Order: sequence, then structure tokens, then C-alpha cells
Amino acid sequence: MRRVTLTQFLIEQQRAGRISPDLRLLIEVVARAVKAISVNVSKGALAGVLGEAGTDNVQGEAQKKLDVIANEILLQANEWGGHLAAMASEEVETVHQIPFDYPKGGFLLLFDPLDGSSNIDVNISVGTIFSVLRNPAGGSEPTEANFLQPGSEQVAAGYAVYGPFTQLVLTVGNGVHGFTLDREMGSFVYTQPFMTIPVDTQEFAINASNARFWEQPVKRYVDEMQAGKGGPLGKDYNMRWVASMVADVHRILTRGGIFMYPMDEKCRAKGGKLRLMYEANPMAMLVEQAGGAASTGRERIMDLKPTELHQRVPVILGSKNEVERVVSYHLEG
Ligand code: AFP
Repeated sequence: MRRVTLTQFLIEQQRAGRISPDLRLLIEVVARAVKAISVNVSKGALAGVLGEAGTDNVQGEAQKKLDVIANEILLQANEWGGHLAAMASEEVETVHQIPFDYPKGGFLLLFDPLDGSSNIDVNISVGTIFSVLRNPAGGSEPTEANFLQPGSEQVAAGYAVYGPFTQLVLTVGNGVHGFTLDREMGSFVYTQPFMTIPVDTQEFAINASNARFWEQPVKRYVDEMQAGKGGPLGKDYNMRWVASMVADVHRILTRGGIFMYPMDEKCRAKGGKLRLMYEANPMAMLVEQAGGAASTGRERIMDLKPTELHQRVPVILGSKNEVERVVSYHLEG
């Protein structure tokens, strides 16, 4: 089979009029940053990149050294790239402006530089998640308000998963496409065209240690799945939980499943656990583009009108029929 690189794939998307030259080049800059992060992640203790950085992020969480390294790599690469008006990162309190002496572009980039960082030191897959919006601020410096656009306004979304091998999964609104990093060539090769989530599944992902905090609809759904073939759903389910959203969602984009980090009494005060702008929205766009569904349990995630940059929301996504079942339990009240 003819090996197609990410660059060739993006040029073909541009020739087909699906993306602008600027968006193509922006995605290329993000892909280059992801390669550099992959090299750092893969070195582990050999490069002294494991462990805590000794600092906390805007969420009050202890930062891992690789959180800081990945964040710096993405900020520096995209400041220089020239396709952005501004950026927002899980690791940065507010909007990161492009330095005055660098060229600027028409897009806004949001990212979680290293998702699942609590898994780094135990060598479990982690990832980078990104989302691209248009800059409504025209020539003036974008404010936080300019970033607060519904997920349906995203022009591109993707993630990289740093596991046994590194993959980049991307949508520009024309299906979901997977690329594998060829370390020798130093380029991403197109390996999974049009990734699709089956509408039904027998695999679920949830942090079951939170069961006592769950709302009734989720308790009911998980009980019914665990009742197996003899229960109301009439089939046996298996469970997986990596605690890296990127890895759990990648499994679902590859073979189906349902992922849940629902509202519960433990995270209710924060509005949920996962971040809307750089976790839930990009994953929701990918999942919907692959034929799945993404909800808070009560609303379509991509319809949510954001109120804050680091806002948290409940997330239930994956195989359409299962997500619709959980939503129906929530709406039954
Ligand atoms: P970290 O980046 O702090 O490890 O959090 C990962 C995450 O945001 C998401 O990737 C996981 O799905 C979820 O949190 C794991 O949460 P639990 O630790 O409660 O299982």
C-alpha cells in the first residue's frame, strides 16, 4: 500500500477545499511539537524527566516535569509558527498571547499538553489533546471571552497518544483519521482512515472507585451492565479504566466502547472532573465525527456555551446507542 504521510494527507484535504493553507500549516506545527514531546516521554528516567516539577498548575494540581516540558514545547513551537492569534493551555492560568515580534494568524489553539500525567511515572500511556477555533477578535489581542465558543465551532481537533508507539488522531470535519509516527523517517504515516465507532458495545470505562458518589442514572446503568446476560441489557460487558482520557478514548475510537466521567457528589462543586475546552470538546468532535455521541448526561457537549477557560463538565461519550441509553436514564429523572 502507498504510504501517505500526514503532510500529503493535509495537502489533499486542502486541494479538496476542506481546509485552508493556514490550518494545514498550523496542524503541521502541532504535529512537530508532538514528535518532540514523544521523544521526551519515551526517554523517561534516562532523560531525568520523571517525577514532580515542584510547581502547581492553575487547577492547583502538582505539575509533573513532563507537564511543564510538553507545555513549553507546544507554546514555543506555536508562538513561532505564525498561524495563531493566541493560545490556551491546561497548564496556563489565562490566554497566552503571541509575542509582538512574531507573525500572527487567524486561529486560536487550546491544548492539554500532557493528559494522564499521573500515569507517566508508571509508564502507562499518556497523551496531548488539542482543539482549534477561529479568532473572532480580528486584529486585536484575543481575550478569554474570544475562546469561549461552543465545541460545534471547532475547525479541527485531535490528540496524540504516547504508548507502545506514538499515534496522532485528527479531524478537520471530514471523519477521523489516525497516523502512526515512523521514528526512522521522523514523520507521521496515515494508518487508520475514517476511524468509526460501532453504535453498540460491550465495553465500558468509568472510575468505579467513585461509585458511592454517582447519581442514580449512572448507578442504574452500571448495575445493569454488571448484571450481564441475565440482566435487562441481555449481554455481558467488560470494563477498562486507564485513567488517561486519551488512552481510554483512543480504545473507543479503535474498537468501540463507552467512557464516563459523570457528574458525582465528589466533583459537583467543580462542575465535573474533566475540562470542557481542551478535553471534552475536542474529544466530542472526534467521537461525533466517528459516528459516536458525546453528552454531559443531559446535554450534547458540543452545544454547551462555555463560561470559563478551565471549566469542568461531566462527560459520557462513545458508542451511540449506549450513550443515548444513559442520557435517557438521566432525562427520565
Ligand atoms: P491527570 O492528567 O491529572 O492524570 O488527569 C487525567 C484525567 O484528566 C483524564 O485523563 C482521566 O480520564 C481522569 O483524569 C482520571 O481521573 P481519575 O484519576 O479520577 O481516575
